[in-house]
Amino acid sequence: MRRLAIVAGAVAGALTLTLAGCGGSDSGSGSDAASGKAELSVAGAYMPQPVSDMAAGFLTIINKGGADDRLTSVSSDAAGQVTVHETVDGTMREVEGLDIPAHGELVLKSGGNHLMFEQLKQKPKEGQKVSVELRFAHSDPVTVDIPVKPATYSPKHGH
Ligand SMILES: [Cu+2]
Repeated sequence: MRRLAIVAGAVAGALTLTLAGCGGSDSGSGSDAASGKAELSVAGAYMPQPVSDMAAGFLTIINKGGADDRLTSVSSDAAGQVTVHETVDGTMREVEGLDIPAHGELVLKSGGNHLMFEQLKQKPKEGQKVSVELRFAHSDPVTVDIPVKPATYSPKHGH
């Protein structure tokens, strides 16, 4: 299991680059087979301090590699269950997983895709960190320490 540093702030500039040249292929046949596999990193993770025994988590998974990957499951010692949710027309629902396109990114943000922590063992407080393990269809699992922010915290997104 690799432990990746969270590089908040460095993301905004990188996104423009990673999105350029993305041909939008959804054939699944690997239009960019030359560079082989996904190269994942995580940026901008945070959890608004929860007000109940449920919490949401947000982060961006950047894929610099030439192959698609997929976030398939998440777990944390801090919660009985962590699920992946999407938001459609203001209503959230659990999904089996979320795609991380080659040379692209998967964005989990307020009002959109998010991690859902249920059955919190202790209510995380601002300034603490919640460790989660992200698991993928192809890449090795990645552990992220998600910093807990004020309940009203909203990041400045570069896009
Ligand atoms: Cu949710």
